[in-house]
Formats: sequence, C-alpha cells, structure tokens
Amino acid sequence: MSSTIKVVVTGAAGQIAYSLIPRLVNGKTFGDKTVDLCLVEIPQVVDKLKGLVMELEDSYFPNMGEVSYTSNFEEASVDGDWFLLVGSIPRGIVYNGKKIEERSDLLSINGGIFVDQGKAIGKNGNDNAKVLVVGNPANTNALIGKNAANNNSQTWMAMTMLDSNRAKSILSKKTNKNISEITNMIIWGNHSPTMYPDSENAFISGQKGSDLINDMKWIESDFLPSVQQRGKAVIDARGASSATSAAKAAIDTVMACETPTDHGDCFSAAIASDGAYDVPEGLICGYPLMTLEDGSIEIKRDLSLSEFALSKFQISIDELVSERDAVKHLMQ
Ligand code: NAX
Repeated sequence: MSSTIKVVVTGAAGQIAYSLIPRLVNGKTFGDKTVDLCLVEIPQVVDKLKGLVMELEDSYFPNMGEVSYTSNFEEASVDGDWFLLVGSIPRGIVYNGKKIEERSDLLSINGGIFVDQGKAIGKNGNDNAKVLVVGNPANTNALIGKNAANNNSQTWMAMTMLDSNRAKSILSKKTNKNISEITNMIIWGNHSPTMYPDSENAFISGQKGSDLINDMKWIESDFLPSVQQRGKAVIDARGASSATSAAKAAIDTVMACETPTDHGDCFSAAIASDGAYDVPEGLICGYPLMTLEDGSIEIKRDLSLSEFALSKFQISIDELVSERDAVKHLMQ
C-alpha cells in the first residue's frame, strides 16, 4: 500500500533545487509513495516559487501530493519526514554590507541559519526524520543543526555523494570499466578540498582498488586533486557551481537511505561520529554508510585504512575540528 511522505526543501529557488525538486516527485526516488513538498526560500525571493509550483503542476507527476511554499521554516518543518537543506548564503555575496569571502564568515552566517532550522526540525519534524545538508560548509552546518535539534531519533547527514560520484567517474575512466561496476566508493572527512576519496577500499568489477590500481603517483598527484578540486573546475568552466550533478547526488543519497544497502557495498555521506575510526565524537564526518533492513543508517566499521590513507584522512579531521571550534558560540 502506498503512503505519503513530506519532504521539505530549502533554497528552493536556487539552481540545485530546480534540478532536484522534480526528481523528488517522479515516482522513482520514493517509489510509489505520494510526496508532499514544502518549498522554503528567504522572504526576498519566496514569491518566485509560485512559478516553480506552476511548472510542477504542468509536468504531470502522478506521485506528487500537496505542494506549498513559504519563507517560514518553523511552519514548514511541521511533520517533515525528509529535510533537504540546500539553501545557504554563498561565498562572494554582500551580506549586511560586507563581502563574504572568508570561510570563517561563511561558517558564522550560515551557522546562524542552521541553529534556527535545527531547532525547528528537532521540535516539529517527525521522530525518524532524515536531514541532508547540502548547503556549504555542509558538514559544519549539519553539526550546528543537529546540535540545535537535540533530537537523537532524527538522522543528520551532510552530502558527500557528489564527491563519491565524481571519484567513481574518474576511476571508471582510469580502469576502462563501467561506472556501475564501482562500489564501496568512500569519501572520508569533510566536504571540502581536504576530503579523502578512498580508491584503495573501492571495488572495481569485484577487484579491490588497492590491487587493481598500482600507481601511487597517479593517486596522489592526479586522482586525489581531481576529486578534491572538481567543484572549482566546474565553476571555472561554466561560471556557476555544480547544479544538476549536485541534485543527482542528493537524490542518490535519499535513495541510498530509503533502500537497504546491497551486501558488501556502502554509500558515502557525512554523519555524526560515535568515535568510529578514531574521529572525535560528534563531528559530522564523511564515512562509509549502510542502510539496514529496518531503515536505520549505520557506519560500516570493518575497513582498514593504509598509512597513506590515514595521513590524508587526519588532515580532513583536523579541519573539521577547527571548523567546530570556529562555531562553538553557536553550539551552546
Ligand atoms: P543558489 O545560490 O543558486 O541557491 C541557494 C538558494 O538558497 C538561494 O535561492 C537563496 O535565496 C536560498 N537561501 C539562502 N538562505 C536560505 C535560508 N535561510 N532558507 C531558505 N533558503 C535560503 O545555490 P545552489 O547552486 O543551489 O547551491 C546551494 C548550496 O549547495 C551552496 O551552499 C553550495 O555551495 C552548495 N553545494 C554543495 C555541494 C555538496 O556536494 N555538498 C555541491 C554543490 C554546491 O556547491
């Protein structure tokens, strides 16, 4: 029997959302469930969503339920099952008279947004709600939001699936294998240029990456920087940040959470550390994840990391710690 699910999307008038929202109601992402959408934007642009709603209506999606839009997140959050937090203030814009260029300013401004959104989700969202933070700095925004939500039955994640998909694409070209043959593609750490995409634990056509790719020079000077800097390369080439691939990655993450993970595989997202792999507890860190039969999400714990991998992972953990320290005032 089909049921209804409520999905709340922030940043709904942005470029990622334009590609993301139709896929939420296409009958694939949530199977045969009816999807109620609640689209959220800042007051200055919320009226634009009227046009998007008209387009959704004109697209004929049999699985689309009620669609609403608002600039009131508190109201939007009531009974939400999924929260896709895409909205955030990008680097480079003028905010309260100041050009936002420093990561610390970005952390502070967006952090403030995530305090309020987190509180509302913790109070009004459903108890088994899942939250995927896409807006950057995604891991630390999720950390702030989760802390403010203070509701341990909800699951907070930050998106690293786009990095994982990028890594799969590069490995597929390198090994001449179809991208569908690459599994266990893990992004450890932060969604930032310090992330560690793990080619050694990936499986390519059933063979372990560490056995198949015997080329440390390529991994260190080609593969890692290509994945880590791919976001910038897209911005340089198209004059705007990744949108359709980011939307696809958000959908991939939702689907990975909605379906039990195939035996032996895992998917990439950042989730609160419980100390696994010696990451300080509480940090929202990129991990290998599995969705179990009961719908819960677990960290895959049986992987070993080479000395090389550990040294790279540590750089990203250190960055997450320093980001957490920079937003301590938002985590009282
Ligand atoms: P856009 O600037 O096109 O859209 C962002 C939208 O968010 C804007 O319409 C803005 O009005 C809205 N917004 C801002 N604050 C809000 C709030 N408090 N409540 C609701 N809406 C709010 O950006 P877009 O290209 O869609 O990217 C969105 C975010 O995704 C950015 O932070 C971007 O850096 C991040 N990305 C994250 C990725 C990841 O893998 N985690 C990859 C792609 C992307 O770079």
